[in-house]
Amino acid sequence: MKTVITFGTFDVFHVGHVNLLQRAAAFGDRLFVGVSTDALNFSKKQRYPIYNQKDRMKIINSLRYVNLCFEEESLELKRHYIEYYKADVLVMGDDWEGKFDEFSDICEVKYLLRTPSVSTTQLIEVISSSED
Ligand code: C2G
Repeated sequence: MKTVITFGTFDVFHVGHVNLLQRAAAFGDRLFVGVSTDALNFSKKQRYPIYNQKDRMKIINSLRYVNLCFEEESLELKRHYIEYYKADVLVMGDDWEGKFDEFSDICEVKYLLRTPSVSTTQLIEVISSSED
């Protein structure tokens, strides 16, 4: 049984997220997803996600590619999560290229191409400008 793990915020869920999760799942038999908490987002970006973590987890949990979803409470806990969930492969989008190579001693590390022309930040901008 090969376990794949990935991490993300998945705020304002969109097709770029689906593409990433679908391709990640194809690298193994089951996919575990660490969803970053609201507090972790606030500490990184000084703002909370649009969707709270309970709703973001509910969306991720409802996907057929995803077998388990857990809260990612700190960026520094990646090694712990990989070991705890006995992950064989860590998958991240290529915006993180090279950032997680240090974990190649305990699992395979793969970076996938991001889906072009879609992002949560851009969606927030489009929605907020259409409200003016
Ligand atoms: N993604 C993608 N294509 C897009 C947008 C996002 O492939 N157009 C991928 C990202 O590369 C990432 C995943 O979807 O692998 C989730 O994206 P974000 O929610 O932006 O995740 P992020 O806030 O970068 O993760 O430990 C990492 C943290 O949890 C933060």
